[in-house]
Amino acid sequence: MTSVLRLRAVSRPTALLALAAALLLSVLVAAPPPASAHDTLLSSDPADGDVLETSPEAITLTYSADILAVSPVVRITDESGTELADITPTVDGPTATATLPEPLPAGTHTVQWRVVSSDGHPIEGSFTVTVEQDTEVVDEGAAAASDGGGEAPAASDGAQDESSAAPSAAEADEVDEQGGLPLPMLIGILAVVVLAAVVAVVVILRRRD
Ligand SMILES: [Cu+2]
Repeated sequence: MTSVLRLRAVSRPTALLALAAALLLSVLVAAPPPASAHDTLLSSDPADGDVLETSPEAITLTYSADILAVSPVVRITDESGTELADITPTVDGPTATATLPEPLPAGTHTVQWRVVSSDGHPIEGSFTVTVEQDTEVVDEGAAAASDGGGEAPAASDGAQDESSAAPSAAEADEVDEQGGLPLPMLIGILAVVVLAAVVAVVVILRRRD
């Protein structure tokens, strides 16, 4: 009789403690990982689905945070999948600007982009833009504008960026794979270990009584 009472006296708080620990840990484990969301494309100019009379001179992509100037790519293909342009855009804060080396022909084209998010993860997406007519008619003005110089330095900057940044992009990928997983796993393992310890204590206390 006394042993039963003593058992209850000891095991109630212990059981409550175990329950509380289990609840706390399940909350920790179930909680979403700390904010490490990728940047997202907020807007582009031209925007997805835009119908333009003639080719834009550049495509501007604006992201939700400052993207990294690591191997950014803007690739434009026509409806048959033929590549029209493969551009290394210039990155300035949250904005990537891809200046077209030559005007896009008439047609509905797919703009594919790939940049590295501020958290080091590569992100990518695509959208379509329709050009109604070839730029042939406006060529004289466009040629004069592009002959004005200033594009050559930009092109060599892009090439430099690409060659020096390519290895670090690969590194970023590796780091993500190794550094991204362990935290939730560690919490899970910790939860199991702590729960096992609590259960063991409860069992030992019961056996003793
Ligand atoms: Cu990320």
